[in-house]
Amino acid sequence: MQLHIGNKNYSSWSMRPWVLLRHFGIAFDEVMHRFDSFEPGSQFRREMAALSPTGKVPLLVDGDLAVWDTLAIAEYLAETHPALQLWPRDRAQRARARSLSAEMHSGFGALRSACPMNIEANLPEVGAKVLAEQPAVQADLARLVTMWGNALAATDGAFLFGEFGIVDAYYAPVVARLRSYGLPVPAAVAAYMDRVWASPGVAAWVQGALAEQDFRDFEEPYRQHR
Ligand SMILES: N[C@@H](CCC(=O)N[C@@H](CS)C(=O)NCC(=O)O)C(=O)O
Repeated sequence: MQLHIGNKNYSSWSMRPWVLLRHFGIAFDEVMHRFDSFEPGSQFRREMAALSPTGKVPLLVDGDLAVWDTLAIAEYLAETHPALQLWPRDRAQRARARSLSAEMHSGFGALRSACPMNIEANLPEVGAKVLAEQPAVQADLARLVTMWGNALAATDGAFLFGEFGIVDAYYAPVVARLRSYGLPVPAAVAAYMDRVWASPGVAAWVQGALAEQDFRDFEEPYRQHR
């Protein structure tokens, strides 16, 4: 299998399936497509247009099958690796984990647009300003704190549904955002974020992101340079 991804420092969607594959020890080759302006005809656009109908990353290629869109990739990996617990085994828990993942897939627009993922950046002053000025970001953060708090209170495990799974991979880039922008969370949520950050797939991605050292000004609303 090949997973096509964007820059590790910036590509939050790419991070999710990469982290899953790595965490669960599923063999794959990584193909990186460097982010650019995404203008029509840009190198990224040309490379991805040849591979995927949406022209976006992540894209998983397994033989002659191309699977695009993060949630579809996660489901494909869960189906092709039934012995691994990518989703919770219990049906009700699985439905809840899917609900949380889908909520991320289609939600949190305010947080995503005000606080784009930038793993190497440390921008707490931006985070404080955004939080003070944008009630929609406050609402996204409040929802995350409630969601994670409730899930953690209901499990004996270290992650949202016990063991690390798709739902935690789904929220790993959100953890990255909260860290970079220094957004305030209660202690139990901060401890969950630390466990996500230390988990092997996430730690490996972060290491790769920090090693990249590839400042892309198209992805940098707040910094002029590294
Ligand atoms: N819903 C898609 C979103 C993918 C996405 O937006 N990927 C971004 C990079 S993180 C991308 O490829 N952008 C290029 C573009 O918009 O042309 C998914 O879940 O995979």
